[in-house]
Amino acid sequence: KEIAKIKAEVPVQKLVQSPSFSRATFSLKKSLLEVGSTGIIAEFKRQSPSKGIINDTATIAEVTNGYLDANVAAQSILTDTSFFGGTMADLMEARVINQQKPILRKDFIVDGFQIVEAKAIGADVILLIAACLTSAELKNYGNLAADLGMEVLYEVHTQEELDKINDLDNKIIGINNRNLKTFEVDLEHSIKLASQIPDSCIKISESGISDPRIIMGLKEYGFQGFLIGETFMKTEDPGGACME
Ligand code: IGP
Repeated sequence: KEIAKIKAEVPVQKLVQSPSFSRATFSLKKSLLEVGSTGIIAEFKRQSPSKGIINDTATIAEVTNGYLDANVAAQSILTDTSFFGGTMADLMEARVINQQKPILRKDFIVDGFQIVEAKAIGADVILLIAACLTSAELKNYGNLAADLGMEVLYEVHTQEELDKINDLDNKIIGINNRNLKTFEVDLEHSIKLASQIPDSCIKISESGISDPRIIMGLKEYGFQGFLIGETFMKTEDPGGACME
């Protein structure tokens, strides 16, 4: 319903005319594979259904600048308002400051319209959550993103969800350690599923990463990317926390 409302407000024809729509995008794959990459995808997250308010004073500008100073591989911005208190304006604001690293639009994508919208507001990468989509949708939305010059982070939590992604080669796969239904976090999910993902893929571990030692451990299992929100955002200086 909410999406239908957005649709009426900003028609696709308008979105494709926005200047950012035709810009060149930054590649997450490239950024993660760069020699010396920190592998960190740092998230801006005000609140979550599991934790409530995490940080309601930090601004997009200070956090974006802090993350860039900490040399993150990419930024993730939640644009979902109902559960996470994010907005599309947040991403647009970050894009003005961040002209060097990829930005992931973190949202529940259930319509192709949101992918066009992601490009128009300045995103380089979209999230497709396997739990929310059919195999055909994952494929079609993946193709649409590629046609628009964006990359896709496919998010899975179980083997069944991984099986929904056809032609697994060369994709960016995120294993969410958090169960979206129970909110339970277990890093074993990353470790268990890692061996089921072909080497041609980029592997990202998402959620519950609270310590640099966890990153070291996950690297041993072939992970190249680490999506981290709360650990940084719960501090007074998310950029500074990221630097550590
Ligand atoms: C970040 P954490 O535990 O570091 O704050 O997690 C990120 O993985 C999490 O926000 C997330 C998410 C999602 C949020 C992963 N997948 C899907 C919303 C929708």
